[in-house]
Amino acid sequence: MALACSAKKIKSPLPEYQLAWNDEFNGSNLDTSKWAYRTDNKHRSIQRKENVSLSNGALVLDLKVLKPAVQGKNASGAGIVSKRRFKYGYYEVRAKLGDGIDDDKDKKTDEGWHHSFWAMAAVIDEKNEVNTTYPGIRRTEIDCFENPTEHIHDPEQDGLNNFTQHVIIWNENGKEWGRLPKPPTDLLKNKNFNAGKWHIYGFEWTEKEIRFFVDGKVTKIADYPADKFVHDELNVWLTAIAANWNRPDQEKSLAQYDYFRFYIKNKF
Ligand SMILES: [Ca+2]
Ligand SMILES: [Ca+2]
Ligand SMILES: [Ca+2]
Repeated sequence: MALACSAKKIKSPLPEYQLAWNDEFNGSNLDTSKWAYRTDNKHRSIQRKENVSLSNGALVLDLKVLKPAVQGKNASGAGIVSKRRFKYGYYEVRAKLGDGIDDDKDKKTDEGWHHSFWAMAAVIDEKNEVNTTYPGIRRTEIDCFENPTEHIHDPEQDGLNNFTQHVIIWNENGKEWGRLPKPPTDLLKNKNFNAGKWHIYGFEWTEKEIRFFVDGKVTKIADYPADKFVHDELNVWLTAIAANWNRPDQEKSLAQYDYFRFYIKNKF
């Protein structure tokens, strides 16, 4: 009952919406009735359950250097995936990326990681783990932010404060149909912004479009109508991995999430 009462106090940031599902990450352990663990081996890292914890009212994803390498990877990332699937509504997190410490003293901070708050259909196994980002069922992938700490192939995307916001449309054959808005217009270059501080990131998904938000302001719009594209139900992912476009010499880092909240439109 306490949860229901506290949930009622959370007012929707968008008019005509109300809170439908949330996790404030205020406990001492991840609520595994709500979340599964991401445990894949992808790009430059393996993702591990033990890198996920709750501390000081936030979800913590620890990002570690592995010496010696494990399963061929010298870094371990982390992620959680909602057991519930969602569709139209407003999705929001409050997040702080990186530990702000230049652990390897090379004058770059928290290099080597790719942070993301995103939504895509997932397959959860009997161990409560998600071990692939390539499930055959995926059609819609909404990336509220894809945030590289650095990008070795594209100087435009380089840096924690530059990130992309888009929907990726997947065909039944597993191939990408395309992205909306189209690259490079999906790139958000955030002057005077510091993703290493707490910020609010969200997206509103309707039958017509997806509107992306940072700190309450609309930053990108994807024209994504249901009469043209398949809209499937989506699990929510909060993840960080060492991606192929990150530098291979990762340093210790982390990501923190104060909450995840999902709001639906009021019914009149
Ligand atoms: Ca460094
Ligand atoms: Ca660091
Ligand atoms: Ca919290």
